Amino acid sequence: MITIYSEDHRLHHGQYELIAGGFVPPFENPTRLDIIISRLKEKNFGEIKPPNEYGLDPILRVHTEDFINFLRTAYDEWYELHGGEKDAMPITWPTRHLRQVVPKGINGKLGYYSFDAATPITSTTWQAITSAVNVALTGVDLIKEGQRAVFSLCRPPGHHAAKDLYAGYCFFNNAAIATQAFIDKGAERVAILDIDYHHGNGTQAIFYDRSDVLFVSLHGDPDQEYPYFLGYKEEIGTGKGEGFNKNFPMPWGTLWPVYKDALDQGIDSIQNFKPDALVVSTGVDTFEKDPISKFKLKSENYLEMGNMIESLSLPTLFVMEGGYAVDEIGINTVNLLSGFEEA
Ligand code: SP5
Ligand code: ZN
Repeated sequence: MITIYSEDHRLHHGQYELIAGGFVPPFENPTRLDIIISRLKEKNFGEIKPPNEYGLDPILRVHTEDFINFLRTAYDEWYELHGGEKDAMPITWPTRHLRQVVPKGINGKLGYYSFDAATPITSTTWQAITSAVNVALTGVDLIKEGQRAVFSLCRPPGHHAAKDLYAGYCFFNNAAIATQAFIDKGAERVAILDIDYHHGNGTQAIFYDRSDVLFVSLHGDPDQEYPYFLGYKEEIGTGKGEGFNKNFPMPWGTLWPVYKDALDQGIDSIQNFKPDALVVSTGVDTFEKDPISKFKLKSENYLEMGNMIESLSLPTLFVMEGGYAVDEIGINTVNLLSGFEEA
């Protein structure tokens, strides 16, 4: 399997995230990809290629122009106000009983366009997030050219980002942009299987009223787990999209047998949908030793997971999302891809 990868991911490396009441160095950091790349090489997994350039047009198919402009200029506006000591971070959000206005100043805009304080914007975040989109889109093109499967090793991740909202370490929704690109290049239907530990709230929101994209997500129950405010079972889509959104929330402590049963059901619904392509939002934060997550999957389970995904016999784009147990992130990610390839 070909991997698409750019060193530009290093340009996003925040100083802090807010978690459990304190600011700590971000769990989402460049080391994650270093470990995945070294495992891919160790296993001789396949060619590692740089991305092509696609510009902003494919991003505009998913995100709003005002949001894109905000991300492009946010750090500079922040720097002008606060200086360069700290990364740009929101401190206030437009929740209930407040207006949904877009304030002119940067502090207000950071709150308007985000929903957490775990997603710092640095002076070079923009280059990293546009490069991650190029990594995803290059995967789409290789599949259009006939590859059965491609691994788009994106960083930063994307599935928490909606059309005009960032958070959860995500800015542009790489998987959603790739999905839309498949459709713009002729696919009638595309399925997204989101196996990151956290609900893909951004991806769900982007395609919630559409019947040409089926979104299936397996994740920690939002009653207990981030992002808390989306990802419940009863969210099935709206309007034309009704029936094309499927959530499988599972409790803390979930082990492989229960996870596998949900994955079987998700795979069945993808099969019935008869998509032209599959995008896998690939998180390995379901691993038992993940430092911020509470499922209990083991390294060997990812082999079987890859095998099960392969059984759909679909052109498949793996787009990297989360996974923070860096010591094993390479083993688990490459297990998933090997399970697919060796099926
Ligand atoms: C792409 C992705 O995986 N984003 C995840 C963002 C999760 N951020 C909030 C996690 C809150 C976890 N709860 C605290 C546990 C600390 N021991
Ligand atoms: Zn996650």
